[in-house]
Amino acid sequence: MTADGWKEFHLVAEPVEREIAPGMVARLWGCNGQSPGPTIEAVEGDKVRIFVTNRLPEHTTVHWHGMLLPSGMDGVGGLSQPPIKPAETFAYEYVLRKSGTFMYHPHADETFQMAVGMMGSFVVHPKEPAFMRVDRDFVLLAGAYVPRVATMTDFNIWTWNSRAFPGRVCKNLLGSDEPAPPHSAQQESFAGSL
Ligand SMILES: [Cu+2]
Repeated sequence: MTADGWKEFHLVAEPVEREIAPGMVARLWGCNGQSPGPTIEAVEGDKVRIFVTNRLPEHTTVHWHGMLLPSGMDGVGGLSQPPIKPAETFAYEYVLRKSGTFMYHPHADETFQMAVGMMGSFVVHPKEPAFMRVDRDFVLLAGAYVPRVATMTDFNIWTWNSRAFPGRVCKNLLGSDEPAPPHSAQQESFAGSL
């Protein structure tokens, strides 16, 4: 947190690889080396400043889906801001006015960028914990991928957090190639991967 009370976060938009299922490595776009991007967590009432650096080969933006914020921070390229060009950084600044589970994604070439995984979750915890008590909070982003874009297949790859459940656990967080552990342990790993 900065001296004047802003919570700062950094998102780096970039191409990533994600093993959707054992042996099925997808070339996706994401943030900070992963797709979906990291889950951002903060508290209702926080002032947040989120630096978005573009390391993609084309322009992008970040739209904060469902959040109440000034139009200039809404991340709609060509409407509420100029798109963030490759190698540029844009700072989004706003106050978190309501709690809930939200998502972020580009509004720039979104039919392509979202199709290749550019999205993440944003959890805003209520200021008053008694507002809605939870024991555990699991964040799951559902997705659908096709093996070859523009090729007709009779199936999609349906995913949670870009994993085809019950694929094995997240290798880069547990540092293991081991097969998926029993169900309850796998749920733990979901929480750990977020
Ligand atoms: Cu949206």
